[in-house]
Formats: sequence, structure tokens, C-alpha cells
Amino acid sequence: MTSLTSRTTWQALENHFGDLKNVHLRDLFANDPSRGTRLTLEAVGLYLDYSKNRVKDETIQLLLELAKDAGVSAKINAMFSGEKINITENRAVLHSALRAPRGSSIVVDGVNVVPEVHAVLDKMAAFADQIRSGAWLGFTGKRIKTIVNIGIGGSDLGPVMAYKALGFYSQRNLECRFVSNVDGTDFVEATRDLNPEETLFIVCSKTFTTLETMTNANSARAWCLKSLNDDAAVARHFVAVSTNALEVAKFGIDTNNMFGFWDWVGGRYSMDSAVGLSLMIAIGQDNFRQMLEGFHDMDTHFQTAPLEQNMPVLMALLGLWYNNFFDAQSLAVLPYDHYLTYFSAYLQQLDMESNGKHITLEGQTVDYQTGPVIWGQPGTNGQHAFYQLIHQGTKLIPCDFIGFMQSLNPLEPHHDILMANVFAQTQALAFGKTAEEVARDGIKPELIPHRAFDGNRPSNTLLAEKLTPHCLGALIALYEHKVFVQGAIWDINSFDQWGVELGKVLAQKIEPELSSETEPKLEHDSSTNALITKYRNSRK
Ligand code: G6Q
Repeated sequence: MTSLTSRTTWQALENHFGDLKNVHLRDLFANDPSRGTRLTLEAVGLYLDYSKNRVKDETIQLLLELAKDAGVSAKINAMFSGEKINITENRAVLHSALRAPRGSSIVVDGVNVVPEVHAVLDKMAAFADQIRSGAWLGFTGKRIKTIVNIGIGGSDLGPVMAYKALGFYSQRNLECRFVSNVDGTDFVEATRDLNPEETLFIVCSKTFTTLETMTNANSARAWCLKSLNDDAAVARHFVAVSTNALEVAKFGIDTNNMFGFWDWVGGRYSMDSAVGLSLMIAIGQDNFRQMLEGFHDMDTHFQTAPLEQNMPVLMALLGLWYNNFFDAQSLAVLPYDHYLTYFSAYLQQLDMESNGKHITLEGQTVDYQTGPVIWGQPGTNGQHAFYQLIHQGTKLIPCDFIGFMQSLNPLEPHHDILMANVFAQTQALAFGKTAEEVARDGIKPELIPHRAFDGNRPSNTLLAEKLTPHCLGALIALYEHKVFVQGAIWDINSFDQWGVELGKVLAQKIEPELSSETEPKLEHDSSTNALITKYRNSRK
């Protein structure tokens, strides 16, 4: 296969970049009065304004040519039809099946997986109903008040993000907490004010072998049994979300209270599987199912819309334009909704674990940039922290702004102020403020360079009516598919995570070396030996 950078479609973009790199958004807007309405797209209740990007119509055409040349449409079909596109693990990639409507059919290894998906959803729903209604009682006959999800990475970030994002819809006499870090502080602080009789632990681990999760799960069992004093209590206070029934049973959890999923769901793509059990308990099955519909509607859009009107495709191409031609290193995701506090952190894993790769599907080292660094915080807090660098620093940082027409908590005049900030920020980034404009404000000449803004800093604006479960599902699926398209063009496997697997084994060699002062003899590099020795000495 011709390498990406030697394709004519790539080279056409390189040439075009030479023409476009010094063109200012001010001029693009001045020369095209309809730009702000023309370069927009609506899908699944999301309105994307991509006019404040450093692109001309020709840029979009050339990017679309690249996508076609890279076989994006065929790759989309391959994913949705259950081909084993995760080639390093020989697995299908079918998070889309998690939200496929009842009655549809997606076949993996000769089996239609949709009925299994719905069987698990129904089991989750029945369990969630029991917890929410108080029908499920703890070992001593008390109602469950707190649900503690123990998991890490994909088994934590999705549920924690979505629990916060859909907090408005949650049943307020139940609280979910999330323990992920192997640092004992996480567990101790999460449980310090809890009564074991009223606490349910969800041990959430695809493999049920992850060191952090199993360490926390064992501490949770000890914490529970210290008060309840009977092994039989485990079955009333622990349930599992996993693909590994054997390990779940060994832990003492009744496998009737295990909620399964499948190896064709990657951890970071699993929040709409049983991994979302804590969320379903919090918001109820109806809201959870509406979220799934949002995911599914975006799946359908992604699968069926022509590339030029396909929102995930367009966002992927715009991101690639900055990443590969402008050499931008990162993307800031800036949701202007307090409920989306963890959205950027969630996308960080989704994108960076998926596309943080440098080997192509054919096993070659890439000679181009792949996945960007994803970061961000909800507005307006970030404005008082890091936006300075985005406005006047030396780095080009494309931004995704996300806002909602209606607040879920309409407290006058907050929402207008919030949204005014979205519009003002994207405007200031794009158009800046020239020295002449600063001078007109009566600023002293020596201060003018400090107070002028170059502008020409690109952003997308995504608007939706209201942060509903359906909208959250659509938004997450939008980014899932955006990441897919970029990985498809970069010709990498977005669905393995060997870097994470490495982390899972590395510490296991060192941990036993910490418990003795002298044994075993240390055989690492001199820095690691010295650090371990210092730690050993402090334990004396
Ligand atoms: C996600 C990764 C990783 C994984 C965690 C937890 O795609 O694979 O973040 O989710 O390491 O793994 P377990 O669910 O197996 O505990």
C-alpha cells in the first residue's frame, strides 16, 4: 500500500497548505458573507459551526479526497459489519452493537449478538429498578443508599463522566461514588462516611484481573466484612461487571449478579455496556435507553451520511488538517456546561489511547503525526486559567467549544452570561484585535503589542438544545467516530492498547522488592535501584 504521505491526495494538501497557511480568518469571512451559515452542519440534534476553521472550500474538498483515498467508507462498513479490524487482538470492534435496537441483527462469528446485548440490558434494568425502589436490601435488611463503582480506565472514566453529565436526571436519594486509583487514599476517602449495611460495590473490570481494581475490591470486601462479619454478606453488597465469570466467582460474587459484556467491546468504548450499570442505577433504565438511542442515531448518521455531510468525518478531517499540516500538537475540548466537568478527561482516554500509536496496520513506522494531546476543562473556569496561552501564546491550539441553548438549571441571568462567553471566545480567537483597534481604544503605544491579538486561532462550535441523555449519547458517539476516522486515515489500529498492557505488568516486578530491606538484590538501572533503596530505608 502506498504510504500516506506519498499519496497524491496528501501531497495536494501539502501544496494547498502552502497557499493557505498565511490566510487570515478575517479575510475568509470578509470575502464570504455567508461563511458563518454555510460552513455548518446539523445532525442528531447537534449543530456544528466549523466556519471559524482555517479552511477554504477547496481545503474541505481536498481533505474529503484524502478520506476517500484512504478508504474511509469501506473501513466504516468493515467496523459496523463486525469484521475483525482490531488486528493485533484479532477482534471485531462493535461498540455500535451495544446500542443496536432490539430486533436488529449484527453477526459475530456466526452469532447474532443483538439479543445478548438486550438480555444484559434487561438484566441491568431489573437490577437497577430493585436498587432504585429499595426492593434490593443489604445483608442486614437496610436499603442501599450509596453505590461505589470500583474500576479504572475504561471501567471508570465513562461511568464517572456520564454520572456527572446526567446528574440532573439522577435519583437524588442514591449516590454513586467512583474508586479507581490504587492509592489507598481513594478508597478510604470514598468510604469514610459510609455505612457498609447501605453500600453496594460494583466491581467493574472486563478482565477482573486489573491490579488496581482487584486491590480496591479486596479492600472493599475487607471493609464490608469488618462490620458485617459474615462471608454471605458479599453476595448482597457486591456485584460484578465483567467478561470473566471464573474470577468473579472466585472473588465470592454470585455470578447471577454478574453483568457481562464481550471481547468486541474495548474498555474505552464500553460505557454504554454493563460498565454503565452505576449510571443506569442513578438515572433509571428509561433515561439510559434514551442515551443509547442517541448513540445509535449518531451511528446511523455516521454510517449513512455522505462524507461531506458526515459530522464525525468532517470533525476528523479538520483535526487532521491542524495535526498534520499546521503541526498543532493538541486539541482543547471546552464544554460550557458544568455537568460536562469530566467530558474532556473522558475524551482524553478515548482519543489518546485509541490513536496514540506509531505503527501502521502493515507494521511500518509512520512518517507523520498521529493522535493529538486532548485536554480541556469546562468553561468559564478555563478562561481564568489557560485560555491566555490559546489567545496569545506561541502554540496553535484548535478548540472544540460545546454549548447548550437551554440550561437545565435556568437561574437568571447565568445562562446568557455563560453562552455569551462561548460566542465571545470563539470570536476573539478567530478575529483577534489588531494594533490599530487597540490604538483606537486609547492604549499607550508601548502597550499596544502586548494588548493586540493576532487571532486566526481556529475553533469548532457545537451547539445542542439541552443536555439530555439522548444528546450525551450522540455527543459521545460523535467523538468515538471522529477518532475512528482519524485512525483509519493514519492507517493505525485505534482499538488495541499495548501501552496500557505494559503498565499492567511493569510494577508487578518491583512491588515484591519493596517489602524487604535487603532482598532481593536489586538489578535495575542505577536510578531505579537508588529510588527503591531510598524507599526501603524509609520503611524501616
Ligand atoms: C481501555 C483500556 C483500559 C482498561 C482498563 C481497565 O480501553 O483497555 O483503560 O479499560 O485498564 O481494564 P479492566 O476493565 O480489564 O479492569
